[in-house]
Amino acid sequence: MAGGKADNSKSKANTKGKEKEVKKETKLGLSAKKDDNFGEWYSEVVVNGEMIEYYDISGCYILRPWTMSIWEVMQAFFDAEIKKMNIKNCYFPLFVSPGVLQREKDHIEGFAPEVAWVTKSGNSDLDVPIAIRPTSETVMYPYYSKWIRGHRDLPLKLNQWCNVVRWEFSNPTPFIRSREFLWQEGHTAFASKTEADAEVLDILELYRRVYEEFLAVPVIKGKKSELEKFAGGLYTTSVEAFIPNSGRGIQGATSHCLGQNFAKMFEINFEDDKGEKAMVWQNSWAYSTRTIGVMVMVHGDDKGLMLPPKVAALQIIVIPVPYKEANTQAILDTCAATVSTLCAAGFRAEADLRDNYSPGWKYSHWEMKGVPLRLEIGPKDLEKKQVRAVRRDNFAKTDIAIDGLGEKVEEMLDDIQQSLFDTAKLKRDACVVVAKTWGEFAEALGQKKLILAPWCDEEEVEKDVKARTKGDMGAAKSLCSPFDQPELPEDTLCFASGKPAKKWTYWGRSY
Ligand code: 87F
Repeated sequence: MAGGKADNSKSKANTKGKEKEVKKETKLGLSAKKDDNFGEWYSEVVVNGEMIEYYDISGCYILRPWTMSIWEVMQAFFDAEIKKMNIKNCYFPLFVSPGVLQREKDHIEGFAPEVAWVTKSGNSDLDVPIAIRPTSETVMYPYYSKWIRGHRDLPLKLNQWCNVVRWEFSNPTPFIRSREFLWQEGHTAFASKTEADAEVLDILELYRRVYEEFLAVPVIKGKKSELEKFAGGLYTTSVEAFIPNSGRGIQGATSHCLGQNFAKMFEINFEDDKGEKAMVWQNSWAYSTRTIGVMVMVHGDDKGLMLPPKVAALQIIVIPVPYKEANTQAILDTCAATVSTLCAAGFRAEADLRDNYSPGWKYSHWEMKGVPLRLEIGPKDLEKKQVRAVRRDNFAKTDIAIDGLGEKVEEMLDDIQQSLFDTAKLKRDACVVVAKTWGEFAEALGQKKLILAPWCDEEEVEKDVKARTKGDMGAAKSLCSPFDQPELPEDTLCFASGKPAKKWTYWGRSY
């Protein structure tokens, strides 16, 4: 498949005639359409957009530079923000001893099948097998117990950027469900619940900003149900996104208040300011490379990726458009000069000066990779001291004077960023259906909607909803109860049980 690599089918250099060339150029496209076969479209777009390469171990993917630079932008933002909160980075080992892993018995039980183990070194069996971290509670908390003695040791606020391994068995999907992924995991301990509660929300707000301000993906902030929360914790908050094409919700990131459950298990005690023995209050929170998959699913189209300018490795691609007897060198020089000007002004810009590809091929290639803005420079532009700008999101073309290019480009990139978010939000909102009865709920679910329903908030009722909606598409579950609650009239009944409703909750199928 055409991944943009130079090969013996390259178009311009060989003079086999125009028709052949066009045919080769169209090969750059995607064979599946986003609206017809979403799953296939997604697999193609992450590979042809050069974000992912498939690997010979199922559920593992190579993250190519085009992916890593997006991750690094989000990382730089989040890392700077948590440092403002006085959270420090650290690094704990990848390996977990079985003894320590078992200490978390109750909640690890459900997760146990996903834990990967190292059992050998070379040809000999290890005396004791060693687990690979699926998350680091059990790795870190024994040391929290050691390091926290008195109230002056609190709060203890650590974060680590690392990989984790969860040996998933259901349908692996690049970024969305992979067996190894990158994340940050924050683990904090406080003297009081009040402080822990406040931090849960501060971190959740950062997650909202990662999605909305950087990835241009609208999310809903809310609280997870008892059934869907992290079993080891007290309560779980999350940001939830929605993928209109698959009609599935997706948990974007989570911020948990662990209460004192882990403090009990790991004996994380301290002497409080009155000299009395007390237990810490803990939080944990994480977002992963899943964020990138959500962004691809939300913004991509039939021409490929569509990267929001704030995270794109390349914001502007400059393409020379030479013409027969025109002065090609002058065009190339102007392209290079334009890139220098833009980079000096702080943009991420490059020129594609390769002479073995036609301009048309390059347009398709950079569209596939989702570069937000393309600048074309041909003989006419040179003459008029202008460039032609083409937006990736709506293909609108504008001629911009080279003089003052930086300001115009900045305006356009800001506008693209905003308009990606606005479009995604309109699409998401168009999928939201309010369902007050089981009939309305079932109908909306059949139409792959994001359902907002009044609920009695009872665990048994959620189990019942799951059981009643089981099928090959997967059962429906609660996604979150939004913090932003619409008014709930007093006599409102639960859509599923008919009992008095306690809150509005989002429901749907999910990843
Ligand atoms: C898989 C295997 C073993 C999720 C697992 O969300 C254990 C687990 O504990 C596991 N999958 N979890 C829950 C992770 C909870 C929590 N950890 C720190 C977070 C945020 C970061």
